[in-house]
Amino acid sequence: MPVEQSNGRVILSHPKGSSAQILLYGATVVSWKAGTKPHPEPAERLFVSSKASLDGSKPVRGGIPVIFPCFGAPTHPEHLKLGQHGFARSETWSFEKIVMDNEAGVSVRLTLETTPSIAAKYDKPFHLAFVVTLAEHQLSTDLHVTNTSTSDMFPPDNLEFQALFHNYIRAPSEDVLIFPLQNLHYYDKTEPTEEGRSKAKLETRSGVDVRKFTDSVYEDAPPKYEATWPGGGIDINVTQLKDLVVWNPQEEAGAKIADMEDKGWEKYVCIEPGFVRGFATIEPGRTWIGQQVLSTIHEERRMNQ
Ligand code: TA6
Repeated sequence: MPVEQSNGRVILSHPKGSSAQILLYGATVVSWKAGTKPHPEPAERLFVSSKASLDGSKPVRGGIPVIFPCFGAPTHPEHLKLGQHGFARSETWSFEKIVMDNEAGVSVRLTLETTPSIAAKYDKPFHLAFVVTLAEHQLSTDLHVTNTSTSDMFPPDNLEFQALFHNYIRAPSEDVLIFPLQNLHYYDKTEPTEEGRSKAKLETRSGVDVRKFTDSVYEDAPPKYEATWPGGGIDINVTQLKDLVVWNPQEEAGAKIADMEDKGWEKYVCIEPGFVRGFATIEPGRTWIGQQVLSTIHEERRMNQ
């Protein structure tokens, strides 16, 4: 059965063995299992802390949290009542429909509209759709943001937001390297300036590691990048998501995270495509679509290195 719903989860199964699980809470992908050409046995590609709350009591520590309408601490005047990373990851979404179900892949669409609890802290009219597509070696996630300020209730007004996929990629944090980020400008959130702002830097490394506490926001990243480690790797291709966040707390910051399992920071790297420097803006009635495609198809070449 390619698409099942049970206990607030949507479960996707591909005929060739890959699978994905999405919580309606936060539209959070909490599992993606995929094989590679030489090793078709699907392996878990995402990290979810064993201490993560999966009951809707707080955002999931792991998987792919959906970040909207703000990244990090809110700065936009319309977002000031929101918590860190906005509300999308902590609201319960609705299953709308199966978009595709064939040999090529399985795709579902979840939606989120305003609720009294959202309206109490965010009064802009919006509609979100989150489309997850599972193929044999790929998982793609698309966030569709629609500015619905075209009704009599809301005067037409632009919608300004940030959006990001907060991917917890399962990888040995001591060995993972991310390419190609060399010569990009980034903000280092681990070294705030005296005024509390992140320090601006130029990336000089060809492969970026996370062996020490890392919280970097790269501006104008390339549309495709990869993470590699001995015996594994993942490719990420993006559309509209012009920025990239790389985060691993290591023990320095990870030991202070209440829902982080012991030494969990050793098992993942957050590689987070987003639109987070400045704000995306859409006119009334328009829709913005940010997409990422995660792929294991090239992992075999790394396995033979
Ligand atoms: O994406 C990196 C980051 O902004 C870090 O600064 C850290 O706060 C991380 O997100 C996790 O945030 P959370 O609100 O999920 O604890």
